[in-house]
Amino acid sequence: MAMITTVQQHILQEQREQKEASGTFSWLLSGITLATKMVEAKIRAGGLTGMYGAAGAENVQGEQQQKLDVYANEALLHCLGMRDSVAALVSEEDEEPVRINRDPDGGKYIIVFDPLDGSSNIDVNVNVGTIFSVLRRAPGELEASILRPGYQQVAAGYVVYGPSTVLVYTTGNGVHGFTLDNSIGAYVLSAERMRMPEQGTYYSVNEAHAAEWPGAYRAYVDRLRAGGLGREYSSRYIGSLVADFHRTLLKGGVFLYPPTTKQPKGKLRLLYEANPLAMIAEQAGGMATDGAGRVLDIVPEGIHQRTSFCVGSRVEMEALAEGVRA
Ligand code: P6P
Repeated sequence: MAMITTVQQHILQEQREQKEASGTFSWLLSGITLATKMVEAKIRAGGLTGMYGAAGAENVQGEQQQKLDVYANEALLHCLGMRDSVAALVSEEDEEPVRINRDPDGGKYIIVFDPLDGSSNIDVNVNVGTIFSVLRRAPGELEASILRPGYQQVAAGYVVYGPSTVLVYTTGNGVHGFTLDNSIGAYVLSAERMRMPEQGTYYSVNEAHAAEWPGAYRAYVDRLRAGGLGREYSSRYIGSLVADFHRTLLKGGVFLYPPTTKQPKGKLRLLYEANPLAMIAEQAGGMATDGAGRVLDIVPEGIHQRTSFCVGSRVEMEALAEGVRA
């Protein structure tokens, strides 16, 4: 009988190959996966647990916090908060980093996360996700260890909660997918060394904002519609970044959140949305830019900094670069 490979076993194998540190990292990952299983159980129960609806407070972004946002954030803080290997946790839901290791210079890793992305979709039963990024804590000021370009991430991943719950992660050695098997409560390897197709047939963008985009983006989408890349495209936009990204990773194509007049720096967050997904995209053979340059090269100035975000297959992304650079 073919034995299963759980995500913990997979990361241990990875660490043996990569001569990466001790099992510290796999221990961290188990904290993240435990929290996501807690979140998944609440999502699966839907409105039955009274977890739908707004929590009645605003987060640092001034957005209405959903009850499940708060729960997911608390689950991650709880599951990662007892691990001395964690220097600090950075969450979309918290203004400041949450220090974990009591020694100011202690803790080997910083974990940055969006505990529940797309939460406005929860009440209508649409996929939502958790996104995480792992940085190594360097000596000196904590903030300097957090505000580093995305190419310095040690690992990145997400969980997309949907018809099945899928965890996708990379430690810089390929992208691997796991499906949550609720009968044993474990994420089981379901896709090893995932590759993004060279070109797809979907483009994914909120066209309601088209009049606000820089002209080059309108011209680019018109070019896709006109078959300018040699294929007929269809539009898919779920409005949950993790779901739109996951489809793009599997099917190829391009996802765009361009700058708009209202948000000239873009809407999506660099540290805990764009960077982790950009690392995964590149590890799978795709590309990720802010329209002009590589997302992973951006040097952050603030932990909640926003960016425009374009990610997808090589063919579509090179065509975008031509258009936007022109
Ligand atoms: P818009 C969800 O609120 C989110 O943060 C991402 O998950 C999603 O990609 C984006 O915002 C959708 O934004 O402006 O198209 O509704």
